[in-house]
Amino acid sequence: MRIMYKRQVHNSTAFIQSLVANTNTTRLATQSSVERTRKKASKASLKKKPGKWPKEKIPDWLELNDTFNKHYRKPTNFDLNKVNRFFNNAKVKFEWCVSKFDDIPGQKRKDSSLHQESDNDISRKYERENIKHTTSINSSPEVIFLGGTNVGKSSILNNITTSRVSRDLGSLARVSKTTGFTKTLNCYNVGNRLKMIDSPGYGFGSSKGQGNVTLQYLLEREELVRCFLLLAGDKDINATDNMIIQYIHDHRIPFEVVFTKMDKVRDLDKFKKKVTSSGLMDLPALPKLIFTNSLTSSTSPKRFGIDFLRYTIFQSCGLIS
Ligand SMILES: Nc1nc2c(ncn2[C@@H]2O[C@H](COP(=O)(O)OP(=O)(O)OP(=O)(O)O)[C@@H](O)[C@H]2O)c(=O)[nH]1
Ligand SMILES: [Mg+2]
Repeated sequence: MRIMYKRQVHNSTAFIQSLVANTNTTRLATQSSVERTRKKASKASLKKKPGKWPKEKIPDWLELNDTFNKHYRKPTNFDLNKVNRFFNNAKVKFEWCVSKFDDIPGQKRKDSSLHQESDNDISRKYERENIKHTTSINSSPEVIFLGGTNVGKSSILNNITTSRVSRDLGSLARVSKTTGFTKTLNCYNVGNRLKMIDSPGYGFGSSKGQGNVTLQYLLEREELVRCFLLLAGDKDINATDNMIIQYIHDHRIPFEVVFTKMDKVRDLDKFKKKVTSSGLMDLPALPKLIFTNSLTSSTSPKRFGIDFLRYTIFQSCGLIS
């Protein structure tokens, strides 16, 4: 499946012409035009930067997690402490990285034994279907992070596995400003209890092959218990996001929604309206909405929402009620 943002392609001839025109202008610039440019630049620098939260009014993002998840039981402090203790102390190790679904260790063997099964062995097939998305018997349950390129999937993995007391994120998964940086499915084993899968993003900077391996993983991986779909808090939910939501919904793949980069949200009311009108809360699957920021700054001094996300992961793996 090829998923691409609809981007406006500029007219290259006009673009080159405008470059040439600009070059000429620069060459022929008179003293007065230089003055004008300088004045413009100094005016622009005087313009106020788009509003940052005043220190005394930093929003409590945690309140958002409560507001938008009213139909779910709020985790107790005891639950949150238990889950935090696990993630703060668990040994995390990189387990595999694949660009083809069949290359996942053990997957090919599983598939070939599946083909050998006689057609009338319906009960085993039924049993396997029931196991899928609920629990795993021999291997640890897996959760996957999905989302557009650059939305913060690799960062959220580092966020989850970094101790709450540490200010800087660990560097388990590689993070980059470059769009489409993660190119394979990457699996991390957390304390031998569960596995977290980082995935290549969809949209700009992605490729058909990357999309295919992710979709095949979603449809066929028996160990998968929950998808976490990431949406950037500071951006609009776009057509590709909606397509993916529709896809995982139609294929009955259990999922939750994680808003990332909440530190970049400047207008909380506008943000709340965006979420309310997105239709996410009206989906029959009732995904949880989790609001997070993986980077901290003076106006977003904590990694908000990570407790709730960790708790939801733990819960989806059947490790807490
Ligand atoms: N301000 C802010 N920046 C973030 C946050 N999370 C991630 N970023 C930045 O966003 C950029 C992309 O982050 P990644 O974690 O690599 O995103 P990704 O979804 O894995 O990207 P691809 O692998 O390219 O699909 C990096 O520059 C991160 O530092 C966040 O919560 N707040
Ligand atoms: Mg990545």
